Amino acid sequence: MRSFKGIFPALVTPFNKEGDFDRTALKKLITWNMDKGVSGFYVGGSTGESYLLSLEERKAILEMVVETVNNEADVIVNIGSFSTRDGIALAKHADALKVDAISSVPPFYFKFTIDEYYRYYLDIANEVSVPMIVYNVPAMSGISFSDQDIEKFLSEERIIGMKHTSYDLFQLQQIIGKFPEKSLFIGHDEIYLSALSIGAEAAIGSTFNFMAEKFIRIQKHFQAGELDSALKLQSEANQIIQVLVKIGVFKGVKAALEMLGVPCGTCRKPFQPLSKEALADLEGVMDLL
Ligand code: MN9
Repeated sequence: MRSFKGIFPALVTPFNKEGDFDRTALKKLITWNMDKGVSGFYVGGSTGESYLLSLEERKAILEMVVETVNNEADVIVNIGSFSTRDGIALAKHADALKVDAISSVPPFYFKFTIDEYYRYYLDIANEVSVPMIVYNVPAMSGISFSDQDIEKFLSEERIIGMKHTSYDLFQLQQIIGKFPEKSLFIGHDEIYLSALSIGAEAAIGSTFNFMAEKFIRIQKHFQAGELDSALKLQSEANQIIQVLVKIGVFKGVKAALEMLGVPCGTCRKPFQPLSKEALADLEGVMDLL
């Protein structure tokens, strides 16, 4: 079974001045990160502002990513949609592009039963050959899966892993213990080192768009048993993340990229541009990179 390991930036969606998806900027962002040694990319997640994009834009972005990555890194795409029907359409598109896995947030806004979420994942996974990774993100989706729910999903052969964007490491540890062969990604960058200590081997995160190198170094120190060095780097990263959380993570990640010479524009409305004060706060911690 395919098992993913390493650091996966949850790609931002670059926009130009007109507010359209910026192909040139996306290409640069991808190659810049590949040069740093990332294992792959997570496309169209929350960080990619997916739910502010049309289905056509989501498809066009994925096409660009697949072309640029050119099989030199893994590509996982969130096809999560409000309906199974749209999910299947995006999944088939992704399957035809030969991505390494599809992923999905549970459909949100309406409250479905656990059986309906379960069917949602299987209905999509059974329409394609590419495997499915559940995207567990209670803070954004409003849906908290129990250990039993997650076990039910992961017991399915077509579901090969989960992106766990939750601070509940106890839950993640139980899941890793029960499904050692599956790909379990930690989705909160600020607890990356903690997740490594309970057996996680892969991470998907928004801050990896500009901090991938630091996290790759954390992983190397951890593997070499150099825990003090790993903790020092995680603490530095967390001082930056603390500011990002305060000013708005996605806006902040784009601002950081601009400061580093990889401009990706600002976030799509209703997001508003960062204030001068917020930018100054971010600038104040960027030397911890
Ligand atoms: O992709 C991101 N999670 C969300 C993962 O966007 C919900 C994380 O990278 C967080 O932005 C980050 C800050 O809490 O850990």
